[in-house]
Amino acid sequence: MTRVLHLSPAVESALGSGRPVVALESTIVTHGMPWPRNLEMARRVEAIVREEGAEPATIAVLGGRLKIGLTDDELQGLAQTKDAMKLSRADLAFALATGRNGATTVAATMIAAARAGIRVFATGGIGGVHRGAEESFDISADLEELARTSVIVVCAGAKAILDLKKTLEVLETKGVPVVGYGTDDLPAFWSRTSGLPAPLRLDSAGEIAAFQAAREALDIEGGLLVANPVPAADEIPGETVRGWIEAALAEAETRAISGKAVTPFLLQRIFELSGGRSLETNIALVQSNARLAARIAVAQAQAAAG
Ligand code: PSU
Ligand code: MN
Repeated sequence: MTRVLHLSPAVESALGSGRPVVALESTIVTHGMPWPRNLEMARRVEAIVREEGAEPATIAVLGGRLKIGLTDDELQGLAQTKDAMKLSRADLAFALATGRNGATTVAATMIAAARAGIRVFATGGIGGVHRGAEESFDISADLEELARTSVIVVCAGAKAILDLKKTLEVLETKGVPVVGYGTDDLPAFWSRTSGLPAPLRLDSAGEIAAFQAAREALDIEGGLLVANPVPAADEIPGETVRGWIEAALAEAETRAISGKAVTPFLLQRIFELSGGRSLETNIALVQSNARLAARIAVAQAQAAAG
């Protein structure tokens, strides 16, 4: 394992001494946000994790090496690269075997984090069941990964471009706990509410750490999904987003966008249709998720120490 994982010195030392570490994904950098805001976001998110007393570990594949923790030069290179693969469970190892550059999605970041011994991970929004999945069968591999890999994933809900009701059903079937953080209503990425109930609710980082510890004590494998509503000041109300989502989905259909290209296409079109507003909200919610993830990692480290 140590030969396949390339830990940065800072991450290696934090893990070695039981200090809190937060994994961060990289697809959001290469496929989710435009240059140079993507780099600015990635740096800011790492800074927030440090402010909270944890070590950030941004995960990506660079020249076939699975990096856990990037230098600032590596982060900059990644943010500008045009050839990065979007990696999930199916092709993470392919990128290693063929010496490629690749960004890790939620699924691939969970795999790498778990192998490295990192127990908490912050992202924007997870992938889920796409609208029309009954025809397209488009269901993100993120859901299957949540079912099998034991990492706490902090998100702002599933992206509102998805079918949230079906996404919740699949998570329930797969036994993935979905916890609304300080809310009884499932957040919907750009909006604080979806109109769907959050299956579970917790109000502090310590309680989330304790919940995962209880699952581990019972040998229940799999991820714990924390849905943290975007800060109210940065929210875009559901009614406002709805029109952009519908226009972007219609366009994706006309242009026959499929597979891995769907989510990046929709995010980019919504960015354009919203005049850039969706990006500001996306950045704000990732920052907020990173802060909560760091607090959970700190709570876990405190519990382990004492
Ligand atoms: N969150 C964001 N922006 C993103 C993503 C998450 O704010 O771009 C990425 C994640 O990497 C997630 C992926 O795993 O979108 C989902 O892609 P798909 O629907 O193709 O599984
Ligand atoms: Mn898909």
